[in-house]
Amino acid sequence: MATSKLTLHGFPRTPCTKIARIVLEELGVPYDLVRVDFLGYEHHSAAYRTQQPFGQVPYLVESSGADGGDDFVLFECRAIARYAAILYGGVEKGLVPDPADARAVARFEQAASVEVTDFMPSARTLLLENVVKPIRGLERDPKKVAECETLLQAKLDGYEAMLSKSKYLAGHHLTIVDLFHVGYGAPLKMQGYDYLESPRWPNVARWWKDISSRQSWSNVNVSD
Ligand SMILES: N[C@@H](CCC(=O)N[C@@H](CS)C(=O)NCC(=O)O)C(=O)O
Repeated sequence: MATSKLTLHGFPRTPCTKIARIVLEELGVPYDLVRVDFLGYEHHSAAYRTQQPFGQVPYLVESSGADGGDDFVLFECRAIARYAAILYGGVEKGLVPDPADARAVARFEQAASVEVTDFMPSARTLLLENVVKPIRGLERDPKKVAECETLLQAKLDGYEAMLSKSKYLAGHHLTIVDLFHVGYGAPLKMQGYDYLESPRWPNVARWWKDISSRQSWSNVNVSD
């Protein structure tokens, strides 16, 4: 397995591509990045959808044979991250739990669920409303923005409670779930929200400073 070649097809500036990449970088696993023509809507083409049926970035190809016959294709950025972590030393580094440790797995899954259900939806909607819609010449929905601002702040109360008990979301060790947050967390600041650095949630601010100052994040935090 270690001799197989990983190719990530994505668009570097999108949060989901960044989520997959930050974990690959944290693992130190070599991979090629194929830049999808996102602005030209390549991801909506029929050919692209044969690999990613929802027409979204990113997807991963793991090639182990010269003829491509054994290629393993995987989409969903968090699934890509988990797969790479399991294959490339993530258990040894503590980035994913040891499958034999049921409680560690449970804590990890709890944190993973929190990210995808409590954090990402409002952070993603804010990004779409405040940044993506204006770029596309569409009108923002101020009511939706206000609702998401209120919701996200309420969710950060929950994060503060979790992070006042443990250094990271799944316990006292960094996991890939902490890293997942930079995808939609980092764009909040450029929208003018200081939520992740605010003294209102001191443990969130401490945690955010930790994860957002990692080299793996610097490596993928591009705006092109
Ligand atoms: N659930 C997918 C979502 C991927 C996703 O939403 N990608 C966005 C960029 S971050 C995208 O391709 N959007 C284009 C579109 O939906 O048309 C994942 O986690 O990989």
